[in-house]
Amino acid sequence: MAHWLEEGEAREGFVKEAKELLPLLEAQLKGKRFFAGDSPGYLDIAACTLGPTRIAIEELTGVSLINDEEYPALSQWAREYISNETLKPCMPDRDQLLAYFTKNKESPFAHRAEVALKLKGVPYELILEDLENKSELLLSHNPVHNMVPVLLHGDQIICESLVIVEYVDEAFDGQPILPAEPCDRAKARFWAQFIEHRCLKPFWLSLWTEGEVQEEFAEETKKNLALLEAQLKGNRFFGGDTIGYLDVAACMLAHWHDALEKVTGVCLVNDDDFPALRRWAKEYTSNEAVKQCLPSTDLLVTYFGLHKQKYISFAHALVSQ
Ligand SMILES: N[C@@H](CCC(=O)N[C@@H](CS)C(=O)NCC(=O)O)C(=O)O
Repeated sequence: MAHWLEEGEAREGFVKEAKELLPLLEAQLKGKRFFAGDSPGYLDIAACTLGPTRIAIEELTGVSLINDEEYPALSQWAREYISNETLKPCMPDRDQLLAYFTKNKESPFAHRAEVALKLKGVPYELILEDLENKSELLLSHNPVHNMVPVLLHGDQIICESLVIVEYVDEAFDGQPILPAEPCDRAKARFWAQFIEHRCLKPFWLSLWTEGEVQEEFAEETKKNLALLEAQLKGNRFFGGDTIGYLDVAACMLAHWHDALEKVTGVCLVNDDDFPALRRWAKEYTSNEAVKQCLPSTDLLVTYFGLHKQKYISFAHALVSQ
């Protein structure tokens, strides 16, 4: 089942291993409803991950491990397990499981904070938050916005992703994230604000609105992205050859963009109009530190697909304010 944590060759390896072992388990059912016979017992409880959890993971990863053709007995067993009246009250439903497996990794803002720590080589613990049911820990540490990310560093509590990135850069040794010279730092901050308010905001709203309103947001995004494209000036990253503050600030355009296009059908950063930004997106997503913090595109597509209606309602509420 570790396949859901990995992609590519590593995932294929885990799937192969699972498929070699599952026939042994399939054979144990011997035409019975449960491993123990007519009602669930020890082995059914031991194998519970192959029931509802496995189904949620299959939905997230798009990899089918147990299907009717290959494992008819295990498939039927999973259906029996899920619909068993005694077990049902102890089982999380599909939506709860999907939310559990995707929580916070979908957030480009949380990603900014995590990447900053990774780039500096600072060890950290990532506490995942259920945003549908916020914890006391989050509410008490970010009472102003009630949002992730929040950085807890000793007694210090730092909120707002870009503020966290700057704090991490100043508080820890290691590879610099912001430029060294005051005037370059000021310019980087200026462009980070531009990305935040003039690019990402209209980009986000263009995804979840319709008609003329959508077209206006799309046009505003493209106009501002052209200015951002020019900032790359033929470099690999916004700051030159090394990844830095503006790259982290713009991460949504590098990785989230493609998943959001799949969910909404809106594509604003295309190869023809923004070749430099597209090249930069590849550089950003292939950086070793970044790769370790990126959610998979499958996960993002599932998350945003599931929450589409919520984002449409938020966008409408914001536009009609
Ligand atoms: N400006 C904030 C935005 C953070 C943000 O939007 N976080 C979202 C997750 S992507 C959140 O916590 N949402 C919970 C809510 O809106 O109630 C930052 O940069 O940190």
